[in-house]
Amino acid sequence: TAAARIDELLAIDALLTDEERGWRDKARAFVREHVLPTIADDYEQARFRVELAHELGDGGFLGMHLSGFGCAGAGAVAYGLVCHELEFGDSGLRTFASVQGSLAMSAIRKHGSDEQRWKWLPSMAAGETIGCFALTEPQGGSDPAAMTTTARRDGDGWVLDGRKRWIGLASLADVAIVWAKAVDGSETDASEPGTSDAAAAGGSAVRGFIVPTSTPGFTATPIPGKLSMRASVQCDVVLDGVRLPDDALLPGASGLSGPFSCLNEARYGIVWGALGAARACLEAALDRAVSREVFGRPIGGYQLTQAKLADLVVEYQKGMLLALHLGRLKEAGRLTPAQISTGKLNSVREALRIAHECRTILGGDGITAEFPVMRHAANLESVRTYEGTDEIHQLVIGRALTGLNAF
Ligand code: TGC
Repeated sequence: TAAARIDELLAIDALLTDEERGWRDKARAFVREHVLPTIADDYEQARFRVELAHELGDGGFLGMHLSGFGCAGAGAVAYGLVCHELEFGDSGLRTFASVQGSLAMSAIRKHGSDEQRWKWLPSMAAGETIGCFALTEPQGGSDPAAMTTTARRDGDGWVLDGRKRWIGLASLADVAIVWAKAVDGSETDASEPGTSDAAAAGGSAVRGFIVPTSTPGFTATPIPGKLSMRASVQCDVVLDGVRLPDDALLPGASGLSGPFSCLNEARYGIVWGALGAARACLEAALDRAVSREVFGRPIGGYQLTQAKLADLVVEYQKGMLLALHLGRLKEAGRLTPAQISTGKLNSVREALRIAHECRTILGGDGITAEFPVMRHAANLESVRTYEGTDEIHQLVIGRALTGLNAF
């Protein structure tokens, strides 16, 4: 098969453990059974099938790389392989797993109290509770430091006001992790969770809040007219006097390192995930190259097609080796943000090139929903932009190389 021939080229499989292969095979079977039969139609109808949340939870995929509190505690490479398989299905599916596991759940796991962890994580891991992560604001996503959403101390509680945009799954979510600037001298010390006595004077720190979406004043509206990520939901969110109890505050996060530590997790998943979309395109193009005849022989028998396929598979395999290297660094606790930026930049950029070039091998049929290629190409435009644009990652790498901040 096309899949086997692509794998045989570098035999990366040999670098995985049995457990990692087990996770990958389970996710692959999941996508074949629960996603591929309907994804073309879901995409055309702009439908996210919410039952996927339960099904992913049953598979143990949600928050699988987190430890304790109902999570599987799998390694970083196993988690990456699962992201790869999910995005082979559709970027929207992997995005759901990322928002749930790497953003919402990881915010609670990293920055929450044990009480908050026990309250939310087991049902989120099971897919019974859907989470979202509200950081980006309408005036632009690249500079979260410029956020204008505020959290004002009010008696023993908090009041949130502001706007968020591009928030994945927000209209379906039961709970939102909302990032806001604590104002009116009401900042609290991260080491003393939620104590108004710890209020510090001056400045304003970004804090995270666990907000049940049923709280009065919270509204999420799906963004219409998307030509990318159609089998997924992204929303505008309005926070209008959202009143929260003291224990809604995530005690362990103060400042932007709180949300950025979660973005690191999601960006890492994209390193593997985007290559899953590329892989689906490659398999479709290679199958077609050996079966479609033009001028009396398969198009794969022509040198120009072989050159394309060779270059694309070389890029794909290089990307997989980089992903694996970053995964091993992560497992060793040594993965840096600049390394994650290197992987995210490379994987998405090359996945887009692969998708576009595979489309040419498929000819005119490549623009139809009979093949997954245009869907993946369109999805990857979103993936290229969220979780840090190409330009943001180039500047993170540039800063690591030069020591100069060019933002
Ligand atoms: P700066 O303001 O100087 O630093 C703030 C603090 O953050 C720390 N930090 C990080 N910590 C951990 N991991 C990282 N990757 C970090 N990057 C920065 C930094 O050390 C500092 O800590 P402290 O303790 O000293 O206060 O910010 P900077 O100059 O380091 O960063 C600038 C820049 C441009 C790299 C950063 O703002 C950035 O990454 N911008 C892009 C933001 C982004 O990716 N937005 C997309 C969000 S996607 C999303 O919200 C969900 S999409 C999924 C969905 O909902 O569908």
